[in-house]
Amino acid sequence: MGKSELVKTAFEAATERYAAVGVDVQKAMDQLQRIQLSLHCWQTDDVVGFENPDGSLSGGIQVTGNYPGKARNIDEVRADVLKAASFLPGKHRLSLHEIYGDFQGKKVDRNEVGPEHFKSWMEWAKENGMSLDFNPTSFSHPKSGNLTLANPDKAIRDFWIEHTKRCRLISEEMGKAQGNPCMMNLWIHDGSKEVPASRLYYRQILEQSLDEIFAIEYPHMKDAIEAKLFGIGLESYTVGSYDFYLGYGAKKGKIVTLDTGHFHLTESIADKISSLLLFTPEIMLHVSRPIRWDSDHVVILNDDLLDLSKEIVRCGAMDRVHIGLDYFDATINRIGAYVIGSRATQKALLQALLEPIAKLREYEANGQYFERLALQEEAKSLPWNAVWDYFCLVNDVPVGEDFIADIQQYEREVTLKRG
Ligand code: RNT
Ligand code: ZN
Repeated sequence: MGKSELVKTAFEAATERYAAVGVDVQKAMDQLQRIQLSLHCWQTDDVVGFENPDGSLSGGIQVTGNYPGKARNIDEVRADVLKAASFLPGKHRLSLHEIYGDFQGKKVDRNEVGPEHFKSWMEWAKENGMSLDFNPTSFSHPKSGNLTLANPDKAIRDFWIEHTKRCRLISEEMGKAQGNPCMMNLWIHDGSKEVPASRLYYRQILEQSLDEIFAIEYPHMKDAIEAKLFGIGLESYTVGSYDFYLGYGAKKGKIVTLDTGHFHLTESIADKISSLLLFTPEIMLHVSRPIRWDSDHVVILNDDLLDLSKEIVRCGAMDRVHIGLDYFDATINRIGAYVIGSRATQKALLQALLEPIAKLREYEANGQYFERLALQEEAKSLPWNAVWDYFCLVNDVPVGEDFIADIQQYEREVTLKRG
């Protein structure tokens, strides 16, 4: 039997197994087909961008590794993103950071950026059937320091307010051009290495800056605000903590971003979904994998990712949760890193969509807790992988590990030839 015949046979058997526990496999696949991941452009080049390719990464974030072949310019970033996307079933989005603007070799400071610097991105996205999301960039800049939007120095603060306002306008233009809202994720690194004497003061400033930034309502973009636990070199205090942004988002109707690397390591991000859905309009995710700290390891199919996916699906919130990826690993092939993390996320979502939830809820309602636990355990080994293989097959992307050889070939022919 050829590979695709094997996949089809296994899929048919899986469909029957799932039907026996009340799960409609075709429905799950249709739902997965509609979920678009927002791929983070910064995995292509270790968060360097085109503003200052020789500059160093600041703002408490770090990329480890020196694997050869990173993208060096806009054409290479685009080629690598398309290559990575070609290994993923379904249609996906691309998340750009401001430093990835098409500056044409000109010096465009962050308070000068405008939609014109993203015109070619919008055209490229349209040609390739991708929608764009956006992120202002507060790091890796001479005015970044330890405080940007929360800086008591009005001149510096105003510089970053101007930057962020302009980024909202860019996002608005992107949303308009693509006919669906552009998600703009605002993350700043503001904090301090040592214990501040005035925690409240900087947070008051940040609240005011945000109010000023969000004063204009735009119909084609959505604002998301991303908290963090701490940054490297900024360990004692983070102005934009989770409590800060959760409060801000709930009060002012903004979307809160949950980056899975931005919490205490024993904290469950999955558990936050159902609470946020009650008090904030939507949710933005930055799917990452923290190892001991916010290390941004390549996402893999682990329990954290499964729990998170299950909560999205159990809440029926596939349309209210925007799934962005956010990790950067420079120790392995970068396109491979994209593909591993994206496919892991899709696999987790598929497993979640295949959960025999109706039966589990029936047991729960009847107080049948042995039965609930037993079915939860059995569901873990139902043949979801046969459905995944089939999903890849019908989407005309490599089944199973076949993409390894394809990425090796792209490495030989393209990325390793880069200086
Ligand atoms: C940093 C945040 C932030 C960045 C990107 C590059 O800890 O997670 O989202 O990773 O903006
Ligand atoms: Zn993030």
